[in-house]
Formats: sequence, C-alpha cells, structure tokens
Amino acid sequence: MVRIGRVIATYGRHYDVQEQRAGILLPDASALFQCVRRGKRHDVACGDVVEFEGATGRGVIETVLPRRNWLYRADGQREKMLASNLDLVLVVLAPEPTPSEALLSHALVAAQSAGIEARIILNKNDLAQAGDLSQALNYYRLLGYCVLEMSALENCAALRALVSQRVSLLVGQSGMGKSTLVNALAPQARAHTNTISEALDSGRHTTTFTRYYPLDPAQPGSGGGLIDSPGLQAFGLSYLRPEQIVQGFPEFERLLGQCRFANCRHLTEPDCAFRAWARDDTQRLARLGYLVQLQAASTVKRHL
Ligand SMILES: Nc1nc2c(ncn2[C@@H]2O[C@H](COP(=O)(O)OP(=O)(O)OP(=O)(O)O)[C@@H](O)[C@H]2O)c(=O)[nH]1
Ligand SMILES: [Mg+2]
Ligand SMILES: [Zn+2]
Repeated sequence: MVRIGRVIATYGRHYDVQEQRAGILLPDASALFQCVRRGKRHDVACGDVVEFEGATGRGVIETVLPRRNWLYRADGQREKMLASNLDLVLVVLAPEPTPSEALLSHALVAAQSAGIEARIILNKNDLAQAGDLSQALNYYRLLGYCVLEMSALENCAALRALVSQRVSLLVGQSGMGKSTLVNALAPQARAHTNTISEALDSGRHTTTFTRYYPLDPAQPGSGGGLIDSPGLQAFGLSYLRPEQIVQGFPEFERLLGQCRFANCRHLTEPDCAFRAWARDDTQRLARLGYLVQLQAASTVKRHL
C-alpha cells in the first residue's frame, strides 16, 4: 500500500518515516515506519515528504516529493543534505567549547543561498565568558542578523516563542548545546546529550543522527518542531558560485564592482575594495578570509 509520510530521522541508509494524512502527521505509534530507499539511492533528508510502501512498521521509500527548500553542505565532491522543508535555521554558538566564526559565517551563507530565514543563538549565557562572545557577535547584529541570547539549562523562553508552529533546524559545532535546547523545548524529546570533555575525549559527537522532535507530541504535525543534527566542524559550500557566496556577506556585497579588476579574488590584487575596507580591522579581515576560503573552494565556474 502506498502511503505518504515525513522523514523524521535519518540514520545512514535507514530512515524513520511518520505517516501523514492531508499534510498532518499521524500521532500514533502505528504510523511510524522504519524505511530504506528503493534502489539504495542516497537522496533522502530529514524533513522530506515521501511516498512509501509500508506494512507493519517497515517500509521502502519510493519517491521523494518536491522540496520547498533544503540545506546542504559540500566539501569538494562530497555532499550532505542536512534537512529539507524548513522554516528556520538556528545556528547555535556558545562560549565553550571555542566557537568557530568561520562555521557561523558559512552556515549563514548556506541559509541565505537556500532562501531560509536564519537566527544566531548564543547559548550558555549563564557562563562568564558569554559577554565576550556577545560582544564579538555585535558585528553580526550590525549586519542585520538577529542574535538571541539564552541558556538551555536556565532559560530559553525567547526561543520558545520563535519556534512555535514552525519547523526549525539546529546546526552548529559539537557541544554547543543543540540537543540540550531540544530537550528544553520539545517535551518527551530526551535527545542524548553529553558533557563536552567526555564527548571530545572519545573523539565522537554525541548526536550521530538527524531527528525531528515535535513541539507538541499530541499534534506532531501542527505545533511545529525542532530538528536536531550532529555537530559540524566545517560547512563547505563548494556547490555555490563565487557571486552567490558574496551575497551571504552583506558588508562585502555592497562593495561589488569597486575593485580595480572585475575578476578580483581579493587576495593580492592592487586596488581591491574589499581589502581596503577590511584593512586593519581584525573582524573584517576574518570575515574576508571566510569569504575568500569559500570562493576558492567553489567547484562551479565563475560567471563574470
Ligand atoms: N552551562 C551551560 N551548559 C550547557 C548549556 N546548554 C548545554 N550545556 C552543556 O553542554 C554540553 C553539550 O551539550 P549538548 O546538548 O550535548 O551539545 P550538542 O550541541 O547537542 O553536541 P553534539 O550532539 O555533539 O553536536 C552538555 O554538558 C550540556 O549540559 C547551557 O545553556 N549552559
Ligand atoms: Mg547533540
Ligand atoms: Zn577585490
């Protein structure tokens, strides 16, 4: 029997699919099917709406229905679809472990190029070093990004209002508190979390699969939900063209056309407007570095 469902978890080549009717996920346990993909294809992401053949809790995904949007990263030829059909991307940062601004910048570019709204979450603001991180994030606030400060352990009410009725993906480095935020907001989630030292010592990330947790388990399809994902170390975007990449850097986009050479790579070329603007400012120079890094890794030809 062909059914329609939403992929609520991806484990390597296995997928949990929750059946839906009229676009609404069915809440009962009998609506959950453990599926594989027909033909061993590797094109299924958490959030996908699929047609599947299913009976007694097992199934085979036949077709992935058209996606509204999707977020994916690619390092060279290796591609990984993170999730699809999203309303919001939450990039989670915390003062410890040491946050990577490159990862933040690249995740923001990914969301922008996918046409998905993004917010920056400064988690663990109960820690003393949170003030320094907040100050560093002023640069992003001035660019127009919204930064929400919270503590998953003490108070994350600001996030509750934002995610209600929407499907949000949490992304970020390992140990930032993504799963802890999910547990605080999605009742019955019980996503596995771990102390940072334990997680890093073992060399493994705590969360190893991507999973959707409904905010209202009684109505899994209508109250919105959070998608927890494994920690990332890098967010390669080699599938974007250089001119798409610069659109995710608003401070440099406005300088387009002002370098002496139309094909300026903003490295050592004379009269580079990007470098002139960044000159002695550490944060501007760092951002230019993240831009140049993505452009250099692009595997798509320049169209200039
Ligand atoms: N002080 C403090 N600790 C927090 C907060 N949120 C999470 N933590 C701790 O940070 C550690 C890592 O949290 P996780 O939720 O497992 O981190 P994660 O981002 O899901 O990590 P991965 O699954 O490896 O990607 C745990 O020990 C949490 O208790 C917070 O707001 N304040
Ligand atoms: Mg986790
Ligand atoms: Zn230039």
